[in-house]
Amino acid sequence: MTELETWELRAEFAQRLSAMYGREVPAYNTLVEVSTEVNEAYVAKHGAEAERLGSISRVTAERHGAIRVGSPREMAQVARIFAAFGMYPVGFYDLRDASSSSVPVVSTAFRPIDGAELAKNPFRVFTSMLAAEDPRFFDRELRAELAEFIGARQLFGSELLGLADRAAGSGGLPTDDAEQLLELATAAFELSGDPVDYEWYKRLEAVSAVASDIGGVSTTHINHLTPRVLDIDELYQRMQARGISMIDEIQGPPRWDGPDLLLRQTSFRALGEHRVFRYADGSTNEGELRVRFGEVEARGIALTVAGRDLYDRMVAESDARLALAPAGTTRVEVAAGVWAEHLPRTEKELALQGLAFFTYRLDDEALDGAPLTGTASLTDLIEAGIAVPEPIVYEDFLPRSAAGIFQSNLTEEGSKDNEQTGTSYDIHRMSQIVGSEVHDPNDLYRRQQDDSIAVLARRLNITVTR
Ligand code: OOG
Ligand code: NI
Repeated sequence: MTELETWELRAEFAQRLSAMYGREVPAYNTLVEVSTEVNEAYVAKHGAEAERLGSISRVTAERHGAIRVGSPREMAQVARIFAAFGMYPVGFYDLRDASSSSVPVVSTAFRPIDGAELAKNPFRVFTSMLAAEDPRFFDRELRAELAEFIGARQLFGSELLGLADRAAGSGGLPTDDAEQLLELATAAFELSGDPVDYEWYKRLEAVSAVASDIGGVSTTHINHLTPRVLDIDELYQRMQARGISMIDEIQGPPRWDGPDLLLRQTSFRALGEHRVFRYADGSTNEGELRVRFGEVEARGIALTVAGRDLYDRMVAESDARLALAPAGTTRVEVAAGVWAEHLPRTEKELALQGLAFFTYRLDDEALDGAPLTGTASLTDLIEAGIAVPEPIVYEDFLPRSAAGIFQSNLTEEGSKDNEQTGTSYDIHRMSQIVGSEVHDPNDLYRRQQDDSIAVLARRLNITVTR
């Protein structure tokens, strides 16, 4: 009997969500179209270099999604669904504090965790859970009502969860079951036509538009699906030229003339979508909600802990300088200057300074017929051109950008009572909620790097020191 393997299920799942989201939000199709144009032009111009951070087939198919759930129970269920597609929780993001306006969520991202799986299809989903118990956002009464409302809904049916568990357990499913899994899983994220309780929705919206989007309706939905581009500045301009209004800035690192690092993102503003509301008197009427938008991303090299510390310091420094800069100066302009001052401009220097993650390829020719013996340091091997750094792509997200993406689509500040003590969440608590270990992204990158150094040492038949 033919089976679909995990990665085939994942690729098909991403594909079906994309088709569905394109029907729901046609501007997304425009974004994908423009992204494809930008990538083709980039490859034509840069040749093989363009594929340094992923093959063009991977990049063209690459998407991340964003979804939002309401409780630990829903988080654990969605984790079972993603496990069927070989997507596991990585990283913890607390957007409650990364945002100036009211964004009451904590998040993780589900994605493949090994290199071969990422290369086959890297679909990832940024998944946020409403911090429905956090008294800074919700008073006692609202907390009780939220718990009741969310506790009473069923986002994922038992047939879907059962199929997902089977797929996860056996690393795939026979064709018929696979079809059923894919249909049910895709449908679970479709925008519902069910009437929305107007009064309930508005009460939550007064706290945060994110809270009403999650807890104000009886189902969940894709919030956005994001294609990857090789030149995000070009994409931004082409979208503006097509008359699509983009948020003010590209989030994350500024444009500069060194290697792409981490993640740069931008989005177009949430569009009005048709919904039906039910009012207190029982009547229903047509209305509109603006919560879903289109986002695009460019991925760069993963930074080590030291590199990330430097990045965070540069962000802080850019903020400080911006505060003193003449009116009209943008964050991006300031940041470009800060980057130029602090960061080396080549992959080799980034590797030598231990700022970014790489795998190492052995260049036999650099050995020049004289095999090494004993011990050599990685630094010497890199300097000698024997160990050639190949970038490891950043597969995760940035909390500040994520907060920026959330906020750029909020029209109201919402409310937050900072006199109250917030509910505490961290990666360990998130692991308990999800029901399996939430991986630390740094461990995954470091393991990949260490493995490649071990292979290099074996092939050279020496000990490599760091
Ligand atoms: C998620 C926002 C974060 C990203 O790419 O950083 C995000 C959301 O709006 O649900 O998707
Ligand atoms: Ni996103």
